[in-house]
Amino acid sequence: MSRAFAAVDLGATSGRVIVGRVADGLLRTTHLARFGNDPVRTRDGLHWNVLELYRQLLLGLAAAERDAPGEIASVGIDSWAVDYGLMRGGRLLGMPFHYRDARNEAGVAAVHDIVGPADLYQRNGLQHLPFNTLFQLAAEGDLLGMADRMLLIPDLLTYWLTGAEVAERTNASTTGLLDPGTREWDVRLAEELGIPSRILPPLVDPGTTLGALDPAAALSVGRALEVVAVGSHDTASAVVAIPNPGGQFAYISCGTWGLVGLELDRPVLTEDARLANFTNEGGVDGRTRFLHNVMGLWLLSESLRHWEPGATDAQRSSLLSELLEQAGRVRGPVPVFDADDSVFLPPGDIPGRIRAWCRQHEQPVPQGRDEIVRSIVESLAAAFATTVEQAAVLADVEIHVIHIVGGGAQNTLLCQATANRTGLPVVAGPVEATAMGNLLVQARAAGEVAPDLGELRAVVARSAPVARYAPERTG
Ligand code: LRH
Repeated sequence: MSRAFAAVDLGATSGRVIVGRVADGLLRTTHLARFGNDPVRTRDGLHWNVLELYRQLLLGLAAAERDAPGEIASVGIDSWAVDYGLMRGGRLLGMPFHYRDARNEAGVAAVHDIVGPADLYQRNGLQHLPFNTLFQLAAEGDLLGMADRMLLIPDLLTYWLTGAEVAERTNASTTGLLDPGTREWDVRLAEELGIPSRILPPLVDPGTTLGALDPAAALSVGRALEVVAVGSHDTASAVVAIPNPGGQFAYISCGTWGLVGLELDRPVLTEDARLANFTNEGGVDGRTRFLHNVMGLWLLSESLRHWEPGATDAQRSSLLSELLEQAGRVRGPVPVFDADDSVFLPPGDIPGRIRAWCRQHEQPVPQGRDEIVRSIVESLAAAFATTVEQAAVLADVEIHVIHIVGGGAQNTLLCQATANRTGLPVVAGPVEATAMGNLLVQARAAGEVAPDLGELRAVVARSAPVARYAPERTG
């Protein structure tokens, strides 16, 4: 029996624990747990419920251990990027903020007063997102002076499990404090911005063993499992699992966000790349994820939350399927709005903001839920198409195929619209690319997969069914 690995994959709306094994060149997975991730608004802002996430993670790992007693070789954790907990003497100082909290604007101004946007891009290579960690830290106030560590969300959970205080590199690359060339902390930049460099933990690469569960965690889980660093930025793990072992492809890692771009050997730090708001995040094996954040399925999930505030995770997902079916039957053109507009970033009445956007831009205003949903799908596809085209020009590469992975891969309307608007074939799947990338990096560290990234992708290509969409003529 081959060894098993457990992936903890935390998304902005839900988390899961998935166990996988590699045998005969195939990765077979079993879902052991799925749970909602519901942020909580308190008087001081919007927070992640990290204790609940940790509790669910322990329950999920306990289920995994019960399912395959003694067989789990290691655990890897990934989550959304940029957010963190501040620590002092091993204790969490305050509840971590959600990146959609409104506090960041002050941080942006404070940082740009010291290092202007063009200089900053040369130093960290990141697209401007108001919630990049360095802007959040600059908005922190007193707590920053008290902190002796900053731990990004997967690193915080790893710390609670094992006591290891590290920063995994792919996720550290989303902080804005990592030099994209050397992949080391830019300590000078941090200090210039008033961010004490003592809070930056030692960096580790995916594949590094971080230690065994401490006695308390082992008691909850049933055994002192080993924790291994993976591409702990969920998008980094998703890109590992693009089912394309060679060749130049564009990818859209489509979940809450649509991360649209390319994998490159080195960063592109040109002024054109900055003006197009492209980011150079760190990938597994030192690759560069040259991409741009498009708003993504958030527009759908937040619209549903607005329409059906009390609905459970399961109710929302069945409602979404119904609405997508109705949206598919909408005839005639629907308005295409700018899915990149920052008005859609904060939680709230997304359908109302879409109507207001269309009115302001003298476009017909979508009426029923079906029209709104169709308009979201078409607007996302339009933004995906523009972004793929820009990526190819900026990096000077030719794209022949687009891979869509993540939840968006099961949205047939979106996949077809993307093929139509790009004029390129779309290969959709796997839906659980992030968990698969997480598992394969662990399997590789255990010597169960050949080291080359192309080999990992070949395993995915053999293991996961995909759907293919050819561009169709419309209108
Ligand atoms: C996707 C993601 C994305 C980040 C955002 C904060 O889950 O990690 O890559 O930009 O969340």
